[in-house]
Amino acid sequence: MADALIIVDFQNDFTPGGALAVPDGDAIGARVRELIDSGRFDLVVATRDWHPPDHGSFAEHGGPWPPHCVAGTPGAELHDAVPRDRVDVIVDKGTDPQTEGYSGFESTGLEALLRERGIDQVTIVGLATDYCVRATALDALREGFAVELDRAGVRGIDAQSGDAERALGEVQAAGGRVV
Ligand code: VGL
Ligand code: ZN
Repeated sequence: MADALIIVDFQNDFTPGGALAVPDGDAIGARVRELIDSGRFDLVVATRDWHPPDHGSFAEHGGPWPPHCVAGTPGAELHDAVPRDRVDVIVDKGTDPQTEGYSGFESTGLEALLRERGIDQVTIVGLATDYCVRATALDALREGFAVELDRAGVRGIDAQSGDAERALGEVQAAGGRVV
């Protein structure tokens, strides 16, 4: 078994002070670092939400979100708590203006990358539990990877109270391990 750590969208705009801040989003930093330092992972991937300025998920284009993670802006940069020199591959997602692009597997080549590296198990952390973490975990399961979702390493938006907890339940019901 080869294991990958997938850090989903741990970016400035999703942390306090950012354009679409996830409550307590920066609090995952210590756990992310601990996992990287654990030596358990053969590959460390960081995804970035990486939208064009006219992305369809932005309110002025009819979407549900304020503008966030516009490609090339400081808000789209990985949070400072992510040790860049320990990240093997950065995967940009959400680049198509017409689709939400919540999942790290959507039009990114991530599946092929993991297969090339012989990965069969992924541990997923990041932001936000109820959107991009959820979608990435469910796609990983669909693609046949064993999935572990690390509670201490995720935070949710909870637009509706309980969304994040429900997302964890969905991942579990689909065969993922929530630890
Ligand atoms: C996300 C809302 C909009 C996420 C991305 O990374 O969970 N959420 N775009
Ligand atoms: Zn987005």
